[in-house]
Amino acid sequence: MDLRNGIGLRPLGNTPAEFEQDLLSNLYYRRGTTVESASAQDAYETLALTVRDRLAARRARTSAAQYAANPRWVYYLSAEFLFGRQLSQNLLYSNTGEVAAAALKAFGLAPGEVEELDVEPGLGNGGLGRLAACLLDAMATLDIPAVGYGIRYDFGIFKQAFADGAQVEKPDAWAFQGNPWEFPAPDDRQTVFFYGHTTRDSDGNTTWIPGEIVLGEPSHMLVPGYGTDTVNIVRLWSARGSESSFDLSRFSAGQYAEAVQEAVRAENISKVLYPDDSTELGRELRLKQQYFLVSCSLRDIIRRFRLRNAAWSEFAGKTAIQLNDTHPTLAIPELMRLLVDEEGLSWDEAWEITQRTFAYTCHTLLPEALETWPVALFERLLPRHLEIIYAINEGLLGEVRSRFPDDLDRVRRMSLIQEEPERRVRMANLAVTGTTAVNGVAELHSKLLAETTLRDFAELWPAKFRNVTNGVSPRRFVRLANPSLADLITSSLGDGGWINDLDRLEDLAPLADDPAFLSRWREIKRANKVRLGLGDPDSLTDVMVKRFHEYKRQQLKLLHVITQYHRIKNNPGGSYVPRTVLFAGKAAPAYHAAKSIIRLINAVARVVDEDAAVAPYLKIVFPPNYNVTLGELIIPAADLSEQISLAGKEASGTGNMKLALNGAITIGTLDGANIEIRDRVGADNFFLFGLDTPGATALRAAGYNPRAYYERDDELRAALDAIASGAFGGVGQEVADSLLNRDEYLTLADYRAYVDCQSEVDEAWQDQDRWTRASILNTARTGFFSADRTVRDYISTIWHVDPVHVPHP
Ligand code: F58
Repeated sequence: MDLRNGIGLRPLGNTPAEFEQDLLSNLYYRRGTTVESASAQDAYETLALTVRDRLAARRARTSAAQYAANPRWVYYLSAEFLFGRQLSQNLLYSNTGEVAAAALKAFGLAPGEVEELDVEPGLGNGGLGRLAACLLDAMATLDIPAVGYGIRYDFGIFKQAFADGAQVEKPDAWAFQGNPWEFPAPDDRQTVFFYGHTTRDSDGNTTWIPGEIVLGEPSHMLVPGYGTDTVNIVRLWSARGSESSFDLSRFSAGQYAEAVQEAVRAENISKVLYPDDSTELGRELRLKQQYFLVSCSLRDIIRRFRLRNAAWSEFAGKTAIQLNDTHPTLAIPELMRLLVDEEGLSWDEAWEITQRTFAYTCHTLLPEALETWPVALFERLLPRHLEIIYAINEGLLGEVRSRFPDDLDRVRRMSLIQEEPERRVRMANLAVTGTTAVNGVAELHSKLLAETTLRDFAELWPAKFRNVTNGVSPRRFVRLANPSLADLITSSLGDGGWINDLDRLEDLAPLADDPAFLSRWREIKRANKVRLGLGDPDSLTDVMVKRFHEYKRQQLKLLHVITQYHRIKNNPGGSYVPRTVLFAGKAAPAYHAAKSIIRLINAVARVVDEDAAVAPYLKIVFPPNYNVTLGELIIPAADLSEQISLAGKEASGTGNMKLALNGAITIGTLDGANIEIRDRVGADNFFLFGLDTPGATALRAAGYNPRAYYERDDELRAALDAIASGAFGGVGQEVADSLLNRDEYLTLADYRAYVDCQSEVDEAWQDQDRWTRASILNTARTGFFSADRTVRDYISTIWHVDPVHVPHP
């Protein structure tokens, strides 16, 4: 029998009897409990193990095929992954949903009860983290050999609750009960250095003598592909103190805290996602996290490379490392350090390998969001990396000077080191310099990156700049989130193959004129609203779900809501389209202005709720703690998708794609991927309003005065006056003041166009056939936004990797 890589594994059967047998074995042998004493948690974990085993068997075959092929691998480095719940996904991907439901009956449990125990690992903030998870899903589905690398934060993104309408943040101990989906691999532990100093020998070789040593312990989760046998992995690192970090003599002397302080300090590195960076220590901890991720992952990547290859000259040909934003950018100087200091390669050889290996995705346009770190902090924490960054900078600035002689200002702008007002390392500049390709995440974003934020670099190296428009997983955001719609599509298209071939949704378009199809479509949308359980399912469900940020303009939506409230109050006998306005999202804990907007929305919701005259027409709901799980409930229930950021500020958006795919019609500006959505669904099936990017730039250049809009528009004035006068509680003054006196994101300039566009929405809604037709066409024409297409674009323009087919046994 061939035992290598699981080829000799006993196949796990999927008949009800076989599944039940395995469930029982797992309960006794792995969970260590009995049917008589099993709790719901025991049932959940046992089920998870039984499902996981089926994927692990596929993983073994994947590994065998991938190692035999010795392909170029994709390594996706990301400080964030928002995976969402695993159970329903893994039941679907292993095709065990039905047998599992039957077997659970034996425990006297319904699948729903067990599902509630499946905790979502909140290891990210928002779009960037969810994109990482969608791309891993698509890579596995497309049979691309890939590994994701991230940090296994003990505490993920905070849990949001409301107290008196204000956001309060609670810690998210997501793995408190354990996490049955991961495999700890302590033997693949890596050693990470921090602090200390460097020394040079007589040959000029540099050694870094560290001042602190921390261990990185990986555990991996399985990333199955859908409709294929490929199962990839994502490795997440936990920080641990070394064996000697426990001080027994101090412990014996009763100094219990001091005895463990070194271990605690080490473990704090992977304690929380985005530690508060308002203090010096907090900033240092964030940089430590970044280096920790990079150092552990690169060593693991090299370990994997060496299993199959010997020569460094082959490394880049076998390794494509994608940097998800600048957080993993230290991988560039770290690979240089490993190659030059530890492997003895020349600087030029190492630089060639490094540049060919890495590529960088940028997710922002806001200049203030481009990371920089104090040189002084680098000097202390990563002394060798600072030297390497200086050396890279010399090469870069040499090239700039020779291409643009006498352009000192350009040299200053492009330097990896900002000089004023404080010396800082510019991570985006480093990321562009050390990579073969730089991409934005939507067409407009990529264009603006090259024209504005990264213009100097695009002028120096135009060929480096690409666009890869984002995409989302149709598995998670259609098939799992909206099973009834998925079933309707499958029966209409004849088979379920569309889930992995999303352009086939086009074939739904002719059905948009079929009355029976229209009414089935409407029934499903209504049932999804009933399932969500917030607001009248017959009302227009108007959804704005995303992180709270002033540029995204939740304030604008709120101004429209207040205007609608005033209209109803002023004319109670009028006829109005009943709306349920749903907001959801978190604000960064230190982002005061965003938190004020949250409080104000909750306050307005309360006033509207208590007003019997308004209640039939307007309801505001704001469920707390928006996450992937809640998104999966809200998105399929949405009629209207709010994508109203100021043009030129939202890099792409991915919620816009998820909502359109689920048949919500967008009201939006010409920003991010909205433009590409509108191009595809057609102008008739998209509510466009507001300034475009050149318009916004021109308005600012001409001297924007928000007060002028306030004075000239009665409805706007009434809304702002109501806010400022405290009609909706204590925070109104602050929000109104910011809008009237600064309005950095031109909210008031877009108010009138937005409110009028919302009237068009109301009118369209009154013709339900027209609305439903547009809804169907949104789904039919947004197949482009599958993450599968995104991954194909990365492959053809950046990674140049081949799939490895995993043979079916
Ligand atoms: C988002 N960025 C973009 N950043 O805002 C969004 O337009 C885009 O669709 C998405 O990336 C995927 O490309 C984003 O989520 C963050 O969460 C930052 C992480 C680091 C701290 C500051 C926020």
